[in-house]
Amino acid sequence: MIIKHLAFILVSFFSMQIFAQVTSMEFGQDVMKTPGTKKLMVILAEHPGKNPLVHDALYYQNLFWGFGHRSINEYFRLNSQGKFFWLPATTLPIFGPYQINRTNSTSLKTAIENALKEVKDSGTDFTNFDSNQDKIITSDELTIILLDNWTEVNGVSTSTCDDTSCIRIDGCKLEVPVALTGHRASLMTITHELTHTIGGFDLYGALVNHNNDLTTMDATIIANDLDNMDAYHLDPWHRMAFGWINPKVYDLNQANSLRLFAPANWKKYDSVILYDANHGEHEFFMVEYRTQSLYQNKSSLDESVASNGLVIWRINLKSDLMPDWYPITASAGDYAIFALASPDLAKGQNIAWPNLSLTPSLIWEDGEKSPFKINIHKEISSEAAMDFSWFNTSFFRIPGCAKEITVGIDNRVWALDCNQDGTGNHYVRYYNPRLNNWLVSPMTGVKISVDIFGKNPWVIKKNGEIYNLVSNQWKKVSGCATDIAAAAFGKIFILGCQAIGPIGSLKPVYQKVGNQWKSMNFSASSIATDQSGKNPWVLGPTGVAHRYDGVTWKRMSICAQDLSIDKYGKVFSVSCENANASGNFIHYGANDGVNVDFKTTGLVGKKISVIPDGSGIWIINAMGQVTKSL
Ligand SMILES: [Ca+2]
Ligand SMILES: [Ca+2]
Ligand SMILES: [Zn+2]
Repeated sequence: MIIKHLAFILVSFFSMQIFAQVTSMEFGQDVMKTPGTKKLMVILAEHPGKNPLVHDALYYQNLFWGFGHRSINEYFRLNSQGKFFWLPATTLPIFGPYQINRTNSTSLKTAIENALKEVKDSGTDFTNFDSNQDKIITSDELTIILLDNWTEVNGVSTSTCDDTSCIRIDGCKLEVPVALTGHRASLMTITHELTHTIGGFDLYGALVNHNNDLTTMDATIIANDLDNMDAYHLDPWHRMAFGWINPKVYDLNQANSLRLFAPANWKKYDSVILYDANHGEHEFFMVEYRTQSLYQNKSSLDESVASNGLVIWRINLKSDLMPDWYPITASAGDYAIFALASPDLAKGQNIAWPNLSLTPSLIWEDGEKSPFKINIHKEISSEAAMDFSWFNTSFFRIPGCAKEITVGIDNRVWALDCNQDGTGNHYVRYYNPRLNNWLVSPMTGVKISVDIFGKNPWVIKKNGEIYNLVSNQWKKVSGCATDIAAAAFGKIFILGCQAIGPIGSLKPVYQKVGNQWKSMNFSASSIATDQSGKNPWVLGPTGVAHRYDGVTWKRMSICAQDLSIDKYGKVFSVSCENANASGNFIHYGANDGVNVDFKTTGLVGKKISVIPDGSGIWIINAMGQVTKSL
């Protein structure tokens, strides 16, 4: 009886676990799911006394219906990854142009009604649109767009109903969304107003300056900008809400590395949801990669996106999973979907996060700082993709005391203990993540370095001897070294033992070539390398940095005491600037030799080693304490 009862509890526990799996459904997936197609009636009207129409019906036929062209329908097809497009309401692609009188006192509803009467008078039977024959034509049965010369480029969306009644035609009540635009409105204004008809929210904010050129729902109307055909895609939240994408969900508490494809590669386009399980699910981030560049030389209608890089959206939903709304002025407010721009997470601004950037700790809407940083790696332009990762700067204390640390992938971490063996050489340790403690390796030394794979560390002894762990055996390697840096695939750099310079603090740089150490015609007092081994870095005794560019050693503008470079080329440095008792400010910059503008990470320490995939960092502080980002 008791056993049965226990079994029951276990079963329900496990099914609860499965049930608790967080999916995009909890972030608004499909809340405004569109059908695969909707019928669209495109009407042209010309009012006397205004600038006459300049385009004929054929122009609008191409503008709306030309698949494979820069057209309205192609825009929706690409944004929805083929999951949604418009169908002409009848065999007639464009209705009109009709000559219709309109004055300043004509209401929007009357203007629409007058146009619909022309459609009816030219032989269209509206009862045909009432598929379920309930005498009401609803939004799932018809959508209307009216283009006219009342304005040149303006746009608005409304419906066939006002507060008191709905338009009636052919014995049917019309409850139909209507987009209205000027006859020379931009492609983005037309798509913006049509996106309203399927439920889209304005994301330009109370001050009409938010998310500019990052979403269809930004401000699209530019005065006197006639027939503008520039295009950029919809934001990821709307796409998900319409059911056009199914983003994967990740808890920010678990560091990870991902690749995202831009709308330019529209079939592969994807966004991901990043949330904090401790913060709840109504506030979260969506991340996507955007680029103005063409993929395979073809336009995907996102070339006019504001900038290239990772776009980080912060979204707040109400309990009905629709965007929250914050009043800003007496009459206007913001829907809670904001791009957080480079370099300071400015809300609603539109600078995407570029190659090799690193965000400050992400902030929530109420100003509270999260412990999460997004680490932007590199664009892969041949695939219109971008790699990024994130890590949790709630640091995790590792037991013990260390003086040197070196990190490979898959949690393979090696260190030199603070304790020494009596000959000035420190015990070699390796980290066991399951035990969260160090295990002992039968080796001692003063310097240690491991390549990206983390399996074959190199150790230098105080007397200059060089050892390499191969097949679980420490093998002595010929030569004499005072520092060592291991890149992938056997590219090894050392500083030799021969003192150079007046104070003897400089040692010659060598590269391993076969079994020889080949001079690199430079000297320094410590050495680090990028993962490819193409661009080693050295530091002088006072922290002056030089980087080898393949031909010569170039002086870099930083002062550093330690360096670590991830596989994408982002350089982390322990700067020469003391922060507090636990160490110096940790900076980061790019390893391209051009961007030497190092910025603060907000972290502090004395020795560092980044996880090669950029998903975290290990830090030793001035007291020898080791911490790891989560
Ligand atoms: Ca109906
Ligand atoms: Ca805009
Ligand atoms: Zn709008």
